[in-house]
Amino acid sequence: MSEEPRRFGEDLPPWPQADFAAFGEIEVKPLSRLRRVAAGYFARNWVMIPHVTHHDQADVTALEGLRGSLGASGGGTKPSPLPFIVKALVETLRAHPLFNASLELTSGNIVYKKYFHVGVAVDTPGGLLVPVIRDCDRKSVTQIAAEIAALAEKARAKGLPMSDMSGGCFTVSSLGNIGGTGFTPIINAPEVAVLGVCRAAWAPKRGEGDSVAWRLMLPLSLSYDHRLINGADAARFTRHLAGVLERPGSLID
Ligand code: CAO
Repeated sequence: MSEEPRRFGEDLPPWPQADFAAFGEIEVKPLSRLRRVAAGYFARNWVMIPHVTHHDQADVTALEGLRGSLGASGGGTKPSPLPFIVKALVETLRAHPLFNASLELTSGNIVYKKYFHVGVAVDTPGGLLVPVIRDCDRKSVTQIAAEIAALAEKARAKGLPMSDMSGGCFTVSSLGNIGGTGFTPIINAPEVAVLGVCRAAWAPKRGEGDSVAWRLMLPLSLSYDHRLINGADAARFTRHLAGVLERPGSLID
């Protein structure tokens, strides 16, 4: 019986078993249960979904002003940009329904969702959790902000039941409280795209008569499933989102 010829690059070497202690002092700790479980999901999604990440920036100078005035009228507590981004995502998902869909691998169908449940990645001591904020189209920025805060606190204190993490249509992963200019978030299957957000930074822009205008720019990184979504779709989606964030009046009701 003749063996299938091996193709270049397919015969992967085994995972390296290094003797770390031979090179210096080490400390060994067990992986948390959450990290162990999450690792399997990350690896599955990364190898099964052909990811492409599209980067853009939104001018959030006006949004910053709005946040400031809401903070002043709300007793000094300024809402973070995240609930505004979630609200802007709803408008954008409504206009680009392919991003609010899932691929059914067995039937080959696309399932379009008519609801807007947005997952929010939360960094906890045990690992990453993604609670889902349901019906974001029917909630105000203030309600969404309160839900994110409550779910993040619950996730960090005692984890979350599956019921708080299921049914999401689209995920947003914000590192804006820390920093960065862009990253490649991993899609949370069976969703087809995920938005990564980094820290907004002031940048000089060419203004009228070659003057310099300082604008607050928010980095957006959209990873999408290239089986369903093309680069042009992703560029239009991200531009639409940036446009909504640049005119934030519609986000407040
Ligand atoms: N640009 C500038 N500042 C930002 C910002 C942004 N994009 N996003 C948040 N901030 C600032 C807020 O203005 C606020 O600052 P002040 O206290 O001075 O007003 C502060 O950061 C708020 O940070 P926060 O973490 O309390 O609130 P949040 O709404 O931004 O985020 C949560 C909440 C739960 C998403 C976040 O705490 C978190 O866990 N993020 C990590 C997610 C993660 O790990 N993703 C990676 C997944 S891939 O491995």
